[in-house]
Amino acid sequence: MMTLAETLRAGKTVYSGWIATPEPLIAEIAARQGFDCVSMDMQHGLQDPISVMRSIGGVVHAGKPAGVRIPVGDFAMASRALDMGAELIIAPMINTIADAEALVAATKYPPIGERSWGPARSMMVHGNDPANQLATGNDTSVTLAMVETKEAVDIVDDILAIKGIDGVFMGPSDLSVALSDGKELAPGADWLDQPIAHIAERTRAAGKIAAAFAFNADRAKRFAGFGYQFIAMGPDAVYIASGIKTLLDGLR
Ligand code: 3PY
Ligand code: MG
Repeated sequence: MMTLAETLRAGKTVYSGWIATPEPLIAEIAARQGFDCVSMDMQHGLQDPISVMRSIGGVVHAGKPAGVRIPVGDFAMASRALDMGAELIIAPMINTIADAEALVAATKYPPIGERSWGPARSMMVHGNDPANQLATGNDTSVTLAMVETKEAVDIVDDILAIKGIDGVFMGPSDLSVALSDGKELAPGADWLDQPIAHIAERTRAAGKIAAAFAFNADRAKRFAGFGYQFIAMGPDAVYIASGIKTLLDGLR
Protein backbone atom coordinates (compact mmCIF):
# COMPACT_ATOMS: atom_id res chain seq x y z
CA MET A 1 0.00 0.00 0.00
CA MET A 2 1.26 3.48 -0.85
CA THR A 3 1.86 5.83 2.05
CA LEU A 4 -0.10 9.07 2.13
CA ALA A 5 3.13 10.97 1.40
CA GLU A 6 3.76 8.82 -1.69
CA THR A 7 0.17 9.30 -2.91
CA LEU A 8 0.47 13.07 -2.53
CA ARG A 9 3.93 13.17 -4.12
CA ALA A 10 2.49 11.21 -7.06
CA GLY A 11 0.17 14.18 -7.61
CA LYS A 12 -3.08 12.47 -6.64
CA THR A 13 -5.88 14.45 -5.01
CA VAL A 14 -6.76 13.09 -1.57
CA TYR A 15 -10.17 13.59 0.06
CA SER A 16 -10.09 13.17 3.81
CA GLY A 17 -12.80 12.56 6.37
CA TRP A 18 -12.84 14.93 9.34
CA ILE A 19 -13.83 13.27 12.58
CA ALA A 20 -14.65 15.37 15.63
CA THR A 21 -16.45 12.69 17.63
CA PRO A 22 -14.12 10.67 19.89
CA GLU A 23 -15.37 7.31 18.67
CA PRO A 24 -13.12 5.01 16.62
CA LEU A 25 -16.07 3.30 14.89
CA ILE A 26 -17.05 6.56 13.20
CA ALA A 27 -13.51 7.09 11.93
CA GLU A 28 -13.39 3.50 10.68
CA ILE A 29 -16.76 3.82 8.93
CA ALA A 30 -15.51 7.01 7.21
CA ALA A 31 -12.47 5.06 6.01
CA ARG A 32 -14.51 2.08 4.80
CA GLN A 33 -17.11 4.30 3.12
CA GLY A 34 -14.53 5.64 0.70
CA PHE A 35 -12.51 8.59 1.97
CA ASP A 36 -8.87 8.33 0.87
CA CYS A 37 -7.71 9.34 4.36
CA VAL A 38 -9.38 10.06 7.70
CA SER A 39 -8.30 12.91 9.98
CA MET A 40 -9.19 13.28 13.64
CA ASP A 41 -9.73 16.82 14.94
CA MET A 42 -8.32 17.67 18.37
CA GLN A 43 -8.55 21.46 17.93
CA HIS A 44 -12.29 22.08 17.71
CA GLY A 45 -13.30 18.44 17.66
CA LEU A 46 -13.78 16.42 20.84
CA GLN A 47 -10.95 13.98 20.19
CA ASP A 48 -8.51 13.23 23.00
CA PRO A 49 -5.24 11.29 22.89
CA ILE A 50 -6.90 7.95 23.66
CA SER A 51 -9.68 8.37 21.08
CA VAL A 52 -7.07 9.44 18.52
CA MET A 53 -4.95 6.38 19.27
CA ARG A 54 -7.96 4.06 18.92
CA SER A 55 -9.30 5.84 15.83
CA ILE A 56 -5.95 5.56 14.04
CA GLY A 57 -6.08 1.80 14.68
CA GLY A 58 -9.55 1.57 13.12
CA VAL A 59 -8.63 3.67 10.10
CA VAL A 60 -5.42 1.77 9.39
CA HIS A 61 -7.30 -1.52 9.88
CA ALA A 62 -9.65 -0.33 7.12
CA GLY A 63 -6.62 0.19 4.85
CA LYS A 64 -6.47 3.99 4.89
CA PRO A 65 -3.96 6.53 6.21
CA ALA A 66 -4.86 8.58 9.28
CA GLY A 67 -4.24 12.25 10.02
CA VAL A 68 -4.55 14.31 13.18
CA ARG A 69 -5.20 18.00 13.69
CA ILE A 70 -3.54 18.87 16.97
CA PRO A 71 -4.77 21.57 19.40
CA VAL A 72 -3.21 25.05 18.96
CA GLY A 73 0.45 25.04 19.97
CA ASP A 74 0.38 21.45 21.27
CA PHE A 75 3.43 20.26 19.41
CA ALA A 76 4.01 17.46 21.93
CA MET A 77 0.72 15.98 20.67
CA ALA A 78 2.07 16.10 17.12
CA SER A 79 4.90 13.77 18.10
CA ARG A 80 2.52 11.54 20.02
CA ALA A 81 0.07 11.28 17.11
CA LEU A 82 2.89 10.20 14.80
CA ASP A 83 4.00 7.69 17.43
CA MET A 84 0.40 6.39 17.44
CA GLY A 85 0.59 5.76 13.68
CA ALA A 86 -0.74 8.97 12.11
CA GLU A 87 0.83 9.75 8.72
CA LEU A 88 -0.30 13.37 8.67
CA ILE A 89 -0.15 16.22 11.17
CA ILE A 90 -2.19 19.38 10.69
CA ALA A 91 -1.15 22.18 13.05
CA PRO A 92 -3.59 25.09 13.44
CA MET A 93 -2.68 28.78 13.70
CA ILE A 94 0.92 28.61 12.51
CA ASN A 95 1.42 32.37 12.37
CA THR A 96 5.16 32.85 12.87
CA ILE A 97 8.38 31.25 11.70
CA ALA A 98 8.96 30.17 15.30
CA ASP A 99 5.61 28.30 15.27
CA ALA A 100 6.55 26.55 12.04
CA GLU A 101 9.98 25.60 13.35
CA ALA A 102 8.49 24.19 16.56
CA LEU A 103 6.14 22.11 14.42
CA VAL A 104 9.02 20.72 12.38
CA ALA A 105 11.05 20.03 15.53
CA ALA A 106 8.18 17.88 16.87
CA THR A 107 7.41 15.99 13.66
CA LYS A 108 10.77 15.24 12.01
CA TYR A 109 13.68 13.19 13.31
CA PRO A 110 17.21 14.69 13.28
CA PRO A 111 18.83 16.21 11.33
CA ILE A 112 15.67 18.03 10.14
CA GLY A 113 13.92 18.22 13.51
CA GLU A 114 14.10 16.97 17.08
CA ARG A 115 11.40 14.30 17.12
CA SER A 116 12.09 12.00 20.05
CA TRP A 117 12.26 8.25 19.50
CA GLY A 118 9.35 6.07 20.60
CA PRO A 119 7.07 4.95 17.72
CA ALA A 120 6.14 1.55 19.18
CA ARG A 121 2.44 1.75 18.28
CA SER A 122 3.18 3.23 14.86
CA MET A 123 5.55 0.37 14.03
CA MET A 124 2.91 -2.10 15.25
CA VAL A 125 0.10 -0.75 13.05
CA HIS A 126 2.33 -0.25 10.00
CA GLY A 127 4.37 -3.43 10.36
CA ASN A 128 7.60 -1.47 10.51
CA ASP A 129 10.93 -2.14 12.22
CA PRO A 130 13.09 0.43 14.04
CA ALA A 131 15.81 0.74 11.38
CA ASN A 132 13.28 1.30 8.61
CA GLN A 133 11.20 3.63 10.77
CA LEU A 134 14.24 5.83 11.42
CA ALA A 135 15.33 5.72 7.77
CA THR A 136 11.88 6.54 6.34
CA GLY A 137 10.08 8.37 9.18
CA ASN A 138 10.74 11.87 7.90
CA ASP A 139 9.62 11.06 4.35
CA THR A 140 6.53 9.11 5.35
CA SER A 141 5.17 11.76 7.75
CA VAL A 142 3.35 14.74 6.24
CA THR A 143 3.62 17.97 8.23
CA LEU A 144 1.11 20.66 7.31
CA ALA A 145 1.10 24.18 8.80
CA MET A 146 -2.32 25.82 8.88
CA VAL A 147 -2.43 29.19 7.14
CA GLU A 148 -5.57 30.92 8.35
CA THR A 149 -4.59 34.42 9.53
CA LYS A 150 -3.27 37.64 7.94
CA GLU A 151 0.12 37.07 9.59
CA ALA A 152 0.39 33.60 8.10
CA VAL A 153 -0.65 34.73 4.61
CA ASP A 154 1.98 37.50 4.75
CA ILE A 155 4.78 35.03 5.50
CA VAL A 156 3.46 32.02 3.57
CA ASP A 157 6.56 31.90 1.32
CA ASP A 158 8.85 31.89 4.39
CA ILE A 159 6.81 29.14 6.06
CA LEU A 160 6.99 27.09 2.86
CA ALA A 161 10.76 27.59 2.65
CA ILE A 162 11.30 25.76 5.95
CA LYS A 163 12.71 22.27 5.49
CA GLY A 164 10.34 19.79 7.11
CA ILE A 165 7.19 21.78 6.36
CA ASP A 166 5.61 19.55 3.71
CA GLY A 167 2.81 21.93 2.86
CA VAL A 168 0.16 24.27 4.18
CA PHE A 169 -3.46 23.68 5.13
CA MET A 170 -5.81 26.59 4.48
CA GLY A 171 -8.66 27.12 6.96
CA PRO A 172 -11.40 29.16 5.23
CA SER A 173 -13.41 29.96 8.37
CA ASP A 174 -10.60 31.58 10.34
CA LEU A 175 -9.22 33.13 7.16
CA SER A 176 -12.55 34.85 6.50
CA VAL A 177 -12.78 36.12 10.08
CA ALA A 178 -9.16 37.36 10.03
CA LEU A 179 -9.27 39.00 6.60
CA SER A 180 -12.58 40.74 7.37
CA ASP A 181 -11.16 42.06 10.66
CA GLY A 182 -13.64 39.99 12.62
CA LYS A 183 -16.68 41.23 10.73
CA GLU A 184 -17.58 38.09 8.83
CA LEU A 185 -17.58 34.33 9.17
CA ALA A 186 -17.82 33.63 5.45
CA PRO A 187 -15.88 30.51 4.46
CA GLY A 188 -17.82 30.34 1.18
CA ALA A 189 -17.65 34.03 0.22
CA ASP A 190 -16.54 34.99 -3.28
CA TRP A 191 -14.13 37.60 -1.92
CA LEU A 192 -12.19 34.81 -0.22
CA ASP A 193 -11.37 33.14 -3.55
CA GLN A 194 -8.42 35.42 -4.27
CA PRO A 195 -6.48 34.73 -1.02
CA ILE A 196 -7.48 31.06 -1.19
CA ALA A 197 -6.13 30.76 -4.75
CA HIS A 198 -3.02 32.73 -3.77
CA ILE A 199 -2.15 30.31 -0.93
CA ALA A 200 -2.46 27.33 -3.29
CA GLU A 201 -0.41 29.07 -5.98
CA ARG A 202 2.46 29.91 -3.60
CA THR A 203 2.41 26.39 -2.19
CA ARG A 204 2.54 24.75 -5.62
CA ALA A 205 5.32 27.15 -6.65
CA ALA A 206 7.32 25.90 -3.65
CA GLY A 207 6.73 22.31 -4.78
CA LYS A 208 4.78 21.52 -1.60
CA ILE A 209 1.33 20.18 -0.74
CA ALA A 210 -1.63 22.57 -0.73
CA ALA A 211 -4.35 21.37 1.61
CA ALA A 212 -7.67 22.84 2.69
CA PHE A 213 -10.89 22.28 4.56
CA ALA A 214 -14.07 22.30 2.45
CA PHE A 215 -17.54 22.25 3.95
CA ASN A 216 -19.18 20.72 0.90
CA ALA A 217 -18.42 19.01 -2.41
CA ASP A 218 -18.80 22.19 -4.46
CA ARG A 219 -16.17 23.93 -2.36
CA ALA A 220 -13.96 20.85 -2.53
CA LYS A 221 -14.12 20.85 -6.35
CA ARG A 222 -13.43 24.58 -6.44
CA PHE A 223 -10.39 24.16 -4.18
CA ALA A 224 -9.11 21.25 -6.31
CA GLY A 225 -9.36 23.61 -9.29
CA PHE A 226 -7.15 26.10 -7.45
CA GLY A 227 -4.50 23.39 -6.98
CA TYR A 228 -5.40 22.08 -3.55
CA GLN A 229 -4.45 18.44 -3.41
CA PHE A 230 -5.49 17.34 0.08
CA ILE A 231 -9.05 18.33 0.90
CA ALA A 232 -10.73 17.52 4.19
CA MET A 233 -14.52 17.43 4.36
CA GLY A 234 -16.78 17.21 7.36
CA PRO A 235 -17.11 17.12 10.30
CA ASP A 236 -18.66 13.73 10.99
CA ALA A 237 -21.80 15.25 12.55
CA VAL A 238 -22.61 16.50 9.03
CA TYR A 239 -22.39 12.96 7.62
CA ILE A 240 -24.80 11.68 10.27
CA ALA A 241 -27.19 14.62 9.90
CA SER A 242 -27.33 14.31 6.11
CA GLY A 243 -27.81 10.55 6.34
CA ILE A 244 -30.75 11.03 8.73
CA LYS A 245 -32.21 13.73 6.50
CA THR A 246 -31.99 11.46 3.44
CA LEU A 247 -33.75 8.65 5.30
CA LEU A 248 -36.53 10.86 6.65
CA ASP A 249 -37.00 12.67 3.32
CA GLY A 250 -37.54 9.21 1.82
CA LEU A 251 -40.64 8.85 4.01
CA ARG A 252 -42.27 11.93 2.56
C1 3PY B 1 -10.94 26.91 9.41
O1 3PY B 1 -11.67 26.95 8.42
O2 3PY B 1 -10.60 27.90 10.07
C2 3PY B 1 -10.44 25.62 9.83
O3 3PY B 1 -9.68 25.56 10.76
C3 3PY B 1 -10.91 24.41 9.10
O4 3PY B 1 -11.39 23.47 9.97
MG1 MG C 1 -9.36 27.35 11.78
